[in-house]
Amino acid sequence: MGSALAVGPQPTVFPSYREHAVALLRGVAPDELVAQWAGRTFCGWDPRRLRFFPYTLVLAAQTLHGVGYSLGQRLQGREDFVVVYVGDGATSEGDMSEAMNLAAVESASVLFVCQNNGWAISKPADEQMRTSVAERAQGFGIEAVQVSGQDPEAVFSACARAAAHVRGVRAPYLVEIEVGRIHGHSTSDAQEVYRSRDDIARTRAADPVTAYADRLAGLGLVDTAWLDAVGAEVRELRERLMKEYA
Ligand SMILES: Cc1ncc(C[n+]2csc(CCOP(=O)(O)OP(=O)(O)O)c2C)c(N)n1
Ligand SMILES: [Mg+2]
Repeated sequence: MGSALAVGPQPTVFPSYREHAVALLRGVAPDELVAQWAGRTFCGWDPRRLRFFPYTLVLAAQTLHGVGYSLGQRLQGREDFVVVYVGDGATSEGDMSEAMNLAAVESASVLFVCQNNGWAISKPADEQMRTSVAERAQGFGIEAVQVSGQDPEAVFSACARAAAHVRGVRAPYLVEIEVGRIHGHSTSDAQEVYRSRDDIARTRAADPVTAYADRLAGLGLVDTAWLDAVGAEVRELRERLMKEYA
Protein backbone atom coordinates (compact mmCIF):
# COMPACT_ATOMS: atom_id res chain seq x y z
CA MET A 1 0.00 0.00 0.00
CA GLY A 2 2.83 2.37 0.95
CA SER A 3 4.69 1.69 -2.30
CA ALA A 4 1.61 2.18 -4.50
CA LEU A 5 0.62 5.43 -2.80
CA ALA A 6 4.19 6.72 -3.09
CA VAL A 7 4.55 6.18 -6.84
CA GLY A 8 1.05 7.45 -7.63
CA PRO A 9 -1.27 6.55 -10.51
CA GLN A 10 1.13 7.31 -13.41
CA PRO A 11 3.73 4.49 -13.65
CA THR A 12 2.81 1.21 -15.32
CA VAL A 13 2.84 -1.65 -12.82
CA PHE A 14 4.08 -5.19 -13.55
CA PRO A 15 2.91 -7.19 -10.53
CA SER A 16 3.89 -10.58 -9.22
CA TYR A 17 0.78 -12.25 -7.74
CA ARG A 18 0.48 -10.68 -4.27
CA GLU A 19 -0.24 -7.08 -5.19
CA HIS A 20 -3.96 -7.09 -4.40
CA ALA A 21 -3.75 -3.79 -2.53
CA VAL A 22 -1.97 -2.16 -5.48
CA ALA A 23 -4.55 -3.64 -7.88
CA LEU A 24 -7.46 -2.22 -5.88
CA LEU A 25 -5.77 1.19 -5.70
CA ARG A 26 -5.32 1.15 -9.47
CA GLY A 27 -9.04 0.56 -9.95
CA VAL A 28 -9.18 -3.22 -10.43
CA ALA A 29 -12.58 -4.28 -9.03
CA PRO A 30 -12.57 -6.96 -6.30
CA ASP A 31 -14.78 -9.10 -8.58
CA GLU A 32 -12.23 -8.84 -11.41
CA LEU A 33 -9.43 -9.95 -9.08
CA VAL A 34 -11.33 -12.93 -7.73
CA ALA A 35 -12.67 -13.94 -11.17
CA GLN A 36 -9.06 -14.32 -12.25
CA TRP A 37 -8.14 -16.49 -9.24
CA ALA A 38 -11.26 -18.58 -9.86
CA GLY A 39 -10.03 -19.23 -13.39
CA ARG A 40 -13.01 -17.54 -15.03
CA THR A 41 -10.95 -15.03 -16.99
CA PHE A 42 -7.38 -14.87 -18.25
CA CYS A 43 -6.84 -11.49 -16.64
CA GLY A 44 -10.11 -9.85 -15.60
CA TRP A 45 -9.15 -6.22 -16.05
CA ASP A 46 -7.90 -3.96 -18.82
CA PRO A 47 -4.11 -3.73 -18.26
CA ARG A 48 -3.67 -0.79 -20.62
CA ARG A 49 -6.43 1.38 -19.19
CA LEU A 50 -5.43 0.73 -15.56
CA ARG A 51 -1.68 0.57 -16.33
CA PHE A 52 -1.66 -2.56 -14.18
CA PHE A 53 -0.52 -5.67 -16.05
CA PRO A 54 -1.78 -9.24 -15.46
CA TYR A 55 -0.48 -11.15 -12.45
CA THR A 56 2.56 -13.29 -13.30
CA LEU A 57 2.73 -16.79 -11.88
CA VAL A 58 5.90 -17.72 -13.77
CA LEU A 59 8.32 -16.39 -11.17
CA ALA A 60 10.30 -13.29 -12.21
CA ALA A 61 9.07 -13.30 -15.85
CA GLN A 62 7.47 -9.91 -15.14
CA THR A 63 10.88 -8.41 -14.29
CA LEU A 64 12.04 -8.73 -17.91
CA HIS A 65 8.60 -7.77 -19.26
CA GLY A 66 8.71 -4.60 -17.15
CA VAL A 67 12.22 -3.54 -18.17
CA GLY A 68 11.49 -4.28 -21.84
CA TYR A 69 8.22 -2.33 -21.67
CA SER A 70 9.98 0.67 -20.12
CA LEU A 71 12.69 0.68 -22.82
CA GLY A 72 10.07 0.31 -25.56
CA GLN A 73 8.05 3.21 -24.18
CA ARG A 74 11.17 5.38 -24.02
CA LEU A 75 12.05 4.59 -27.65
CA GLN A 76 8.57 5.79 -28.64
CA GLY A 77 8.89 8.97 -26.61
CA ARG A 78 6.19 7.89 -24.13
CA GLU A 79 5.99 7.74 -20.32
CA ASP A 80 8.51 5.01 -19.41
CA PHE A 81 8.29 4.80 -15.60
CA VAL A 82 7.55 1.20 -14.66
CA VAL A 83 7.16 -0.44 -11.25
CA VAL A 84 8.02 -4.15 -11.04
CA TYR A 85 6.95 -6.16 -7.97
CA VAL A 86 8.82 -9.34 -7.14
CA GLY A 87 9.09 -11.80 -4.23
CA ASP A 88 12.35 -12.84 -2.54
CA GLY A 89 12.15 -16.36 -3.97
CA ALA A 90 11.60 -15.06 -7.49
CA THR A 91 14.86 -13.11 -7.27
CA SER A 92 16.64 -16.51 -7.37
CA GLU A 93 15.49 -16.85 -10.99
CA GLY A 94 17.95 -15.90 -13.73
CA ASP A 95 15.33 -13.54 -15.20
CA MET A 96 15.74 -11.21 -12.21
CA SER A 97 19.52 -10.95 -12.72
CA GLU A 98 19.06 -10.32 -16.44
CA ALA A 99 16.39 -7.71 -15.74
CA MET A 100 18.52 -5.87 -13.17
CA ASN A 101 21.56 -5.90 -15.43
CA LEU A 102 19.60 -4.72 -18.49
CA ALA A 103 17.88 -2.00 -16.45
CA ALA A 104 21.24 -0.80 -15.10
CA VAL A 105 23.06 -0.87 -18.46
CA GLU A 106 20.21 0.85 -20.33
CA SER A 107 19.40 3.17 -17.42
CA ALA A 108 15.76 2.09 -17.58
CA SER A 109 13.17 3.99 -15.53
CA VAL A 110 12.22 0.96 -13.48
CA LEU A 111 11.50 0.78 -9.77
CA PHE A 112 11.88 -2.79 -8.52
CA VAL A 113 9.89 -3.42 -5.35
CA CYS A 114 10.84 -6.69 -3.66
CA GLN A 115 8.41 -8.01 -1.06
CA ASN A 116 10.80 -10.11 0.99
CA ASN A 117 8.57 -12.20 3.24
CA GLY A 118 11.47 -14.49 4.16
CA TRP A 119 10.10 -17.52 2.35
CA ALA A 120 9.77 -19.09 -1.08
CA ILE A 121 7.04 -21.54 -0.06
CA SER A 122 9.06 -23.64 2.47
CA LYS A 123 12.53 -22.35 1.53
CA PRO A 124 13.77 -19.67 3.96
CA ALA A 125 15.40 -16.59 2.46
CA ASP A 126 18.71 -17.25 4.23
CA GLU A 127 18.96 -20.53 2.31
CA GLN A 128 18.31 -18.72 -0.97
CA MET A 129 20.88 -15.95 -0.83
CA ARG A 130 24.11 -14.87 0.87
CA THR A 131 23.41 -11.13 0.56
CA SER A 132 20.27 -9.04 0.80
CA VAL A 133 18.35 -8.40 -2.42
CA ALA A 134 19.28 -4.71 -2.05
CA GLU A 135 23.01 -5.54 -1.94
CA ARG A 136 22.61 -7.73 -5.01
CA ALA A 137 20.95 -4.86 -6.90
CA GLN A 138 23.85 -2.59 -5.92
CA GLY A 139 26.20 -5.19 -7.42
CA PHE A 140 24.46 -4.64 -10.75
CA GLY A 141 24.93 -0.88 -10.39
CA ILE A 142 21.41 -0.13 -9.18
CA GLU A 143 20.74 2.15 -6.21
CA ALA A 144 18.88 0.20 -3.56
CA VAL A 145 17.56 0.37 -0.04
CA GLN A 146 16.14 -2.07 2.50
CA VAL A 147 13.14 -1.00 4.56
CA SER A 148 10.92 -2.59 7.19
CA GLY A 149 7.43 -3.38 5.94
CA GLN A 150 6.17 -3.14 9.52
CA ASP A 151 5.78 0.60 9.09
CA PRO A 152 3.70 1.75 6.09
CA GLU A 153 4.97 5.32 6.48
CA ALA A 154 8.62 4.17 6.24
CA VAL A 155 7.72 2.20 3.10
CA PHE A 156 5.94 5.25 1.68
CA SER A 157 8.96 7.50 2.33
CA ALA A 158 11.48 5.01 0.90
CA CYS A 159 9.38 4.48 -2.23
CA ALA A 160 8.73 8.21 -2.65
CA ARG A 161 12.50 8.83 -2.58
CA ALA A 162 13.04 5.92 -4.99
CA ALA A 163 10.36 7.25 -7.37
CA ALA A 164 11.97 10.71 -7.31
CA HIS A 165 15.28 9.07 -8.24
CA VAL A 166 13.73 7.10 -11.13
CA ARG A 167 11.98 10.23 -12.43
CA GLY A 168 14.89 12.62 -11.83
CA VAL A 169 17.92 10.55 -12.86
CA ARG A 170 15.97 8.26 -15.25
CA ALA A 171 17.70 5.23 -13.78
CA PRO A 172 16.50 2.09 -11.98
CA TYR A 173 16.14 1.70 -8.21
CA LEU A 174 15.30 -1.24 -5.96
CA VAL A 175 13.41 -1.11 -2.66
CA GLU A 176 13.54 -4.31 -0.62
CA ILE A 177 10.65 -4.41 1.82
CA GLU A 178 11.00 -6.87 4.67
CA VAL A 179 7.56 -8.19 5.54
CA GLY A 180 6.26 -11.03 7.68
CA ARG A 181 4.28 -13.93 6.25
CA ILE A 182 1.38 -14.72 8.54
CA HIS A 183 -0.35 -17.50 6.61
CA GLY A 184 1.07 -20.41 4.62
CA HIS A 185 2.28 -19.81 1.07
CA SER A 186 -1.18 -20.71 -0.24
CA THR A 187 -4.36 -22.24 1.15
CA SER A 188 -2.94 -25.70 0.34
CA ASP A 189 0.33 -25.10 2.21
CA ALA A 190 0.63 -26.41 5.79
CA GLN A 191 3.38 -24.09 7.05
CA GLU A 192 3.27 -25.69 10.52
CA VAL A 193 5.24 -28.58 8.96
CA TYR A 194 8.36 -26.46 8.34
CA ARG A 195 7.91 -23.38 10.53
CA SER A 196 7.95 -23.10 14.31
CA ARG A 197 4.77 -22.20 16.19
CA ASP A 198 6.68 -19.38 17.91
CA ASP A 199 7.74 -17.83 14.62
CA ILE A 200 4.17 -17.93 13.27
CA ALA A 201 2.77 -16.51 16.53
CA ARG A 202 5.38 -13.70 16.60
CA THR A 203 4.65 -12.76 13.00
CA ARG A 204 0.90 -12.76 13.59
CA ALA A 205 1.27 -10.61 16.73
CA ALA A 206 3.29 -8.08 14.73
CA ASP A 207 0.67 -7.85 11.90
CA PRO A 208 1.40 -4.37 10.48
CA VAL A 209 -2.22 -3.82 9.42
CA THR A 210 -3.46 -4.18 12.99
CA ALA A 211 -0.49 -2.32 14.44
CA TYR A 212 -0.97 0.64 12.08
CA ALA A 213 -4.71 0.82 12.76
CA ASP A 214 -3.96 0.80 16.52
CA ARG A 215 -1.33 3.50 16.09
CA LEU A 216 -3.64 5.79 14.09
CA ALA A 217 -6.46 5.23 16.58
CA GLY A 218 -4.05 5.89 19.47
CA LEU A 219 -3.06 9.20 17.90
CA GLY A 220 -6.73 10.10 17.48
CA LEU A 221 -6.35 10.30 13.68
CA VAL A 222 -9.11 7.74 13.02
CA ASP A 223 -11.88 6.65 15.32
CA THR A 224 -12.47 3.03 16.12
CA ALA A 225 -16.10 3.22 14.93
CA TRP A 226 -14.81 4.04 11.44
CA LEU A 227 -12.27 1.21 11.57
CA ASP A 228 -15.00 -1.20 12.71
CA ALA A 229 -17.20 -0.07 9.81
CA VAL A 230 -14.36 -0.76 7.35
CA GLY A 231 -13.85 -4.19 8.94
CA ALA A 232 -17.55 -4.99 8.57
CA GLU A 233 -17.54 -3.86 4.92
CA VAL A 234 -14.54 -6.07 4.18
CA ARG A 235 -16.14 -9.11 5.86
CA GLU A 236 -19.33 -8.59 3.85
CA LEU A 237 -17.36 -8.24 0.61
CA ARG A 238 -15.34 -11.37 1.37
CA GLU A 239 -18.46 -13.42 2.11
CA ARG A 240 -20.17 -12.28 -1.10
CA LEU A 241 -17.09 -13.00 -3.23
CA MET A 242 -16.53 -16.43 -1.67
CA LYS A 243 -20.17 -17.35 -2.38
CA GLU A 244 -20.21 -16.00 -5.93
CA TYR A 245 -16.86 -17.47 -7.02
CA ALA A 246 -16.89 -20.78 -5.11
C1 LIG B 1 9.53 -20.32 -12.74
C2 LIG B 1 8.77 -20.88 -11.57
N1 LIG B 1 9.34 -21.80 -10.76
C3 LIG B 1 8.66 -22.29 -9.70
C4 LIG B 1 7.39 -21.88 -9.43
C5 LIG B 1 6.63 -22.46 -8.23
N2 LIG B 1 6.47 -21.45 -7.21
C6 LIG B 1 5.34 -20.70 -7.10
S1 LIG B 1 5.43 -19.56 -5.90
C7 LIG B 1 6.99 -20.04 -5.45
C8 LIG B 1 7.72 -19.34 -4.33
C9 LIG B 1 7.92 -17.89 -4.65
O1 LIG B 1 8.44 -17.22 -3.54
P1 LIG B 1 8.55 -15.67 -3.53
O2 LIG B 1 9.04 -15.15 -4.83
O3 LIG B 1 9.34 -15.30 -2.33
O4 LIG B 1 7.05 -15.15 -3.40
P2 LIG B 1 6.04 -15.29 -2.17
O5 LIG B 1 5.03 -16.31 -2.61
O6 LIG B 1 6.80 -15.67 -0.97
O7 LIG B 1 5.41 -13.93 -2.06
C10 LIG B 1 7.42 -21.10 -6.24
C11 LIG B 1 8.73 -21.78 -6.12
C12 LIG B 1 6.79 -20.92 -10.32
N3 LIG B 1 5.57 -20.43 -10.12
N4 LIG B 1 7.51 -20.42 -11.36
MG1 LIG C 1 8.70 -14.86 -0.48
